[in-house]
Amino acid sequence: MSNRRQLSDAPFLEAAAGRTPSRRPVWFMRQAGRSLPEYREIRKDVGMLDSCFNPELLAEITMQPVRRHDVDAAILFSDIVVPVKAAGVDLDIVAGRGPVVAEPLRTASDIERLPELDPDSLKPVADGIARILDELTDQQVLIGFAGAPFTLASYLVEGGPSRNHERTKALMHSEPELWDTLMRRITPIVTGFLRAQIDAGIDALQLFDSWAGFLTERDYRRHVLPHSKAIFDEVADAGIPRIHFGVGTGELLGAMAEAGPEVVGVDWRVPLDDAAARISGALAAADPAGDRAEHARVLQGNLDPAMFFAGNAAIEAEVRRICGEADRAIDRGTARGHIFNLGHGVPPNTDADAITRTVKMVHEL
Ligand code: 1CP
Repeated sequence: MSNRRQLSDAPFLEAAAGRTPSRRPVWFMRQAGRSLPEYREIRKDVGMLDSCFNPELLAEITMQPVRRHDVDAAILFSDIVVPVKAAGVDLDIVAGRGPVVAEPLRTASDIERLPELDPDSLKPVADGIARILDELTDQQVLIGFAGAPFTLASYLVEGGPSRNHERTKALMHSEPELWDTLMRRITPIVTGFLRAQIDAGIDALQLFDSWAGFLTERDYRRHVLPHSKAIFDEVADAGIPRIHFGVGTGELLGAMAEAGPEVVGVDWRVPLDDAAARISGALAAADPAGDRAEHARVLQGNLDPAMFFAGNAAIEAEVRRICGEADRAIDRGTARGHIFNLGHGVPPNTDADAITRTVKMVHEL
């Protein structure tokens, strides 16, 4: 059963479908969070994970940036470790640090013990989504999300945030079959989280493989891509736009596009017209008999989050450059559309007014 809304001309959905939107859609990764005084206030006595399992609170926090900035999409307030927690893994999100796992998965028996996800444990998330959909207008979409298996595996294997992902890479290379088992056990947790959100009525979804950029393309293709592709295949029947994003993935853009998303998120390091050429080139090489138009994807990105600290004139110059590069790719037929975003998340100490002004610049361009 799906509660999906029928939205006819929301700018985000128009752009994601390769049609011309009434205005260029814009939203920001981590738009909910510490950059907003109203978020700091509402979270001051509530733990991060507690707020992710409280329908009223998660809906309120999801809506805060939409009300304040006039962005074209809400992103569900949750975290990539929420379904892992719901499955029963002992973990917490520690303020100023991130997800910390009590007993990291290192051996075959650790991995064997990774529990399965009971969809009922995500009912608070579904209830929160219902509240959000009640408040959004028919021009505003709700994006659901999940962490991709590699990025989730990194937290589970390392036990917390990691600078270089050594233990994760060591497992991948020293015990490739065990690595494969781990990825196969994480995959249903990811698809279960996405399915719960799809059934609750999200309008689009994003799969975050935030740390995939630490891998060589060769390792990504061999040890990660098949699992991310299985997830995109599994949720294709929902018929909603699917976005794939990672940080520092310039060398992987083509391979990540081969996983199957309609929209590819690009970090700030690669100009969007270059990104489009890499993506369409890789898709054409994988499907030489196909039609050229079939190889173009929608681009999402890619303002450097640090630009929020650079002042209006500098931000505006960057917004113009980025939109120009996206439009050039669309004109050339290497991209089908553009959704404006950052190259990664909003920094917690960003001035909220700088975010609002940036949204206005994109809309008025
Ligand atoms: O107390 C707090 O406010 C904690 C900070 C915080 C927030 C606001 C964390 C801990 N998670 C979140 C919310 C969150 N996480 C969202 C909300 C929606 C929005 O974008 O507005 C999303 C999409 C995520 C997803 C997430 N969590 C990712 C993928 C996105 C990305 O940033 O690359 C990752 C890698 C995480 C792990 C995580 N959770 C929190 C932190 C600080 C981290 C990163 C830790 C690290 O550096 O490894």
